[in-house]
Amino acid sequence: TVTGVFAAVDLGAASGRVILGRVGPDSLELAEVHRFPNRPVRVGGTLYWDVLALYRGVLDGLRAAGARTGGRLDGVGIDSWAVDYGLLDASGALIGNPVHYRDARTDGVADQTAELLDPAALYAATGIQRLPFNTVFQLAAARGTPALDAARRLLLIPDLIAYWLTGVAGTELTNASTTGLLDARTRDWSRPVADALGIDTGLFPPLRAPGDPAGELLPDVLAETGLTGPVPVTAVGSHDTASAVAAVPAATADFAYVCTGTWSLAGMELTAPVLTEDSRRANFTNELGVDGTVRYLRNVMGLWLLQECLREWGEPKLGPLLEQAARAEPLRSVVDAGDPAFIPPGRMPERIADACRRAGRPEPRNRVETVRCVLDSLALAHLSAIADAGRLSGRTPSVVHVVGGGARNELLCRLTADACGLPVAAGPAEAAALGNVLVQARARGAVHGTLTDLRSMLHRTRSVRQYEPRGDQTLWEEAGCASRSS
Ligand code: LFR
Repeated sequence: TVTGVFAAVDLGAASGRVILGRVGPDSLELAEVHRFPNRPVRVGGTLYWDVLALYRGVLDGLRAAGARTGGRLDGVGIDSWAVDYGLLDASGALIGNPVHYRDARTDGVADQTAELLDPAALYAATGIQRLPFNTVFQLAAARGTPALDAARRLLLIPDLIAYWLTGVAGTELTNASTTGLLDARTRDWSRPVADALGIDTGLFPPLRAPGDPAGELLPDVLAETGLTGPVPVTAVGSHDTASAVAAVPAATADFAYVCTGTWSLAGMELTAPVLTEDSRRANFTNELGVDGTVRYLRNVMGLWLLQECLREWGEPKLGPLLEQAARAEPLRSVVDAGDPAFIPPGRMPERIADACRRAGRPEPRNRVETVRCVLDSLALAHLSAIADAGRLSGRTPSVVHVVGGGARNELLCRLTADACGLPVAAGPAEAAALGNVLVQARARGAVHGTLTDLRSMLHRTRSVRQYEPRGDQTLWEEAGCASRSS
């Protein structure tokens, strides 16, 4: 086996990064070589991603990666947030900017489509949690628009970036599952769903799985980045959450996870989907993971609530706020962090206070109490998602792995341990990039083994912080019941 050098492009809702991974049979070194902001733009009333700025960030990152390796890379993999897409015209050119999943165009659309296709039938086919921005609802909202009419191809965000880098078009499977158009059993497009909603799944290029080849960097990309060809691009778990779950440094099989960043994705890994009516009512999703696994989880708002408060307050330093929040009264104010009402941007501290008032709970009186309210509410939502995942799948987790950017937030990890009454193992923060690198490295022969083998390698080589649960867990259970029944 040889050592390989791989670049992971990891695009998050708040920032993008390019990470260089050096991988040998029992070694794994990561270095962030470039990080750039991801700033959505509102134009003419619609919220868009600035996808060319992101692509420039990717090129700058690949150049920075090459500068450290003498221009040599054994591979590139791309992951990003899910559900969003760009449309290409007959010449292969991008039609307009991809619309942001937080845009209001999908308001009410899930309800309207319920008249065409019963939500129970939609869930039984796809197993995907009802979120207003699922691609299936975005496409229903876009029906009849000139852009969609002119489109010959639809590329999910990581596949769009891969297409620009390689000229090869494909649809990576883990991200395809988040569209709400894939059949959870056959793992191919669901004809009945697409037909009922008038969606042309022929717009999607052929499916490809994590580990499949996805082309090579084009000559103009090599020229612009100073890399020496050939540089293969490999399909990874292109949904960032799929890559992050692949990189959970678990030593046992019975783990629950929370991928925390802008979102908290909390649940368990299964080998088969749970498509029951109970599961639908609990709003659980069966997204596809690396190596045919099922990511059985619930989306909850995540650090978005905090990010939006900080933005409203003019970006004060977070450290001191968290220190004071750690000493504030626990569970005084809580909101339902699973409530889709929190999806749109803007006025977050006010909306949080409103939600407390409506639930008959005390409102936070200042910034510190607002931060504590957000973190208590997230910990509660983690508890409820993990308890539901266990109940609905018939499994009992013995540990909660917290991965992603939020693993750096000690208060969030500690409260999650207290709320769940389970030990929390926190880290790595850069799980998505790690999963991205490992899937590439395995496809190129630099590492071998199953997902379990890759995870034990992570368990051996990465350090995690442990949090033992403290205090009276029933307080959390009671608070959780109160916040949901309101
Ligand atoms: C996390 C994530 C979630 C997805 C949300 C929107 O970054 O990918 O898994 O539900 O973003 O795409």
